[in-house]
Amino acid sequence: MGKTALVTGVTGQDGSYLAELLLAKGYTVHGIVRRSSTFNTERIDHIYQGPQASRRTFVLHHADLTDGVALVNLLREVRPDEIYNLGAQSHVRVSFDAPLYTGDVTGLSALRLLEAVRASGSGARVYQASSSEMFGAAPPPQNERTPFHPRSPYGCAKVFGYWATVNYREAYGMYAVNGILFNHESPRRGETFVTRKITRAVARIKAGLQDRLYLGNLDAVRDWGYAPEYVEAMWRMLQRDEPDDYVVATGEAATVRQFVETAFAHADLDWSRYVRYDPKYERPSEVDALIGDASKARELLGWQPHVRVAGLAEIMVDADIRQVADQLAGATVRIDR
Ligand code: NAP
Ligand code: G4F
Repeated sequence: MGKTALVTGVTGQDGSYLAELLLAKGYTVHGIVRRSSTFNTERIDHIYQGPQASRRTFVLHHADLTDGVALVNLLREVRPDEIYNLGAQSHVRVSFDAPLYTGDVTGLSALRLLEAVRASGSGARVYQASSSEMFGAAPPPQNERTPFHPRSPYGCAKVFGYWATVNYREAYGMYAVNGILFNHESPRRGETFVTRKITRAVARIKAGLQDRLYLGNLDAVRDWGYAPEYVEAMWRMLQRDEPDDYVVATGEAATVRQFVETAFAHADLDWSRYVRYDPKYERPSEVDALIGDASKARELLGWQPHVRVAGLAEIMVDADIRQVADQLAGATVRIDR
C-alpha cells in the first residue's frame, strides 16, 4: 500500500508541484481547497480526478486553515501518513495591508493544524512551510543557526509557525519539521511576485500588449531557486529517521535589477526602455538581502539545486511567451508544466 499525504495549499505554486511529485511516488494525495467565487484550481486541473473516477489517488476537500474543527474532522477521515502545511497568505507586501488576517492564516493556522493532529490522534509526520523571510534583517549568508529578525507581518507570522512546530516536536514528541525555504519560482508563480511580474511583462511587451513595467526596489538581493526542485527537498525532510529543520537555497545571490536585465535580454529587449519606478511597490520595512547556506540539506538530505537564477529567468520568460501566444491565438491557455 502506498502512503497517504494531506497537502494544504495544494492549489498554490508549491502545492501543485508537490502533488505531482507525491502522485508519481505512488501516494494517495488529499488536498485542501478553499471556497472561492471563481475557479482557483488552475494549477492542478491537469491532475484532477473527478468524484466519478474509478480509483481516485488525488482527492480534493473543501476546507479552510482558519477552521480548526474542519481540520480535525478531515484528519480523522483521511488518516494521512504525512501532512504538508503549505497554505498561507504568502505575499509579503499584502501582509502589511492585511496584518491580522496574515497572522491568523499564516501564523496561527500552523498551530491550529498541529493541534488538530493531536486532537485527532493522528500519528502523521508534519512539514511546516517556513520561510527565509523569518531572517529578515539578519545579514547573509543565513542558515539554521541564524537568529530571526522578521521585517513584515508575514515574516512574524512565519516565525510563530516555526516555533509552534519546534514546540510540538519537543513537547509531544511529534514528528514535525520546518523547511526554511528561500525564494523559489516557476512558470506557476503567482503573477504579483516580482519574478513572475517581470517575466509576464517581458512576454506581453514582446507581443505589443504592454509598454511599461512599474517596479519598486530594484536593489533587493534574493536567492532564487526553481520550485519543482524545492518540493523534492520537502519530501526528503519527512523521510529521515529523526525530525529536524533545514534551510533550502541555491546560495547564489542576484538583485531584482539583475533578474530584470536577464529576463528582458532573453527576449532581445532593452529593459531600461520599459521599466519605471513606482514607490507604491516599496514595503514599509524591506528585507535587503537573503542568501541561503543549504549545506545541512546537502549533507543530510542529499539535496542540491540544479537550476540557477539566469536559467530560471529564461524558463519563466519562455513559458510566459508561450502563454501569451496561446492567448492571442484564442487557444485554451494551459499552465506550463
Ligand atoms: P502560493 O502560491 O501563494 O499558495 C498559497 C496556497 O495557500 C494556495 O493554495 C492558497 O489557496 C492557500 N491558502 C491561502 N489561504 C488559505 C486559507 N485560509 N485556507 C486554506 N488555504 C489557503 O504560495 P507558494 O509559493 O506555493 O508557497 C507555499 C508555502 O511556502 C506558503 O506557506 C509560503 O508562505 C511558503 N514559502 C514560499 C516561498 C516561495 O518562495 N514560494 C518561500 C518560503 C516559504 P488559493 O489558491 O485559493 O489562493
Ligand atoms: O517577489 P517578492 O514579492 O518576494 P518576497 O517578498 O521575497 O517573498 C517571497 O519569498 C519569501 C521567501 O523569502 C516567501 F516566504 C514569500 O511567501 C514570498 O514567496 O519580492 C522580492 C523582492 C522584494 O525585495 C521586493 O521589495 O522584490 C522587490 N520588488 C521590487 N518591485 C517587488 C516589486 N516585489 C513585488 N512583489 N512587486 C514589485 O513590483
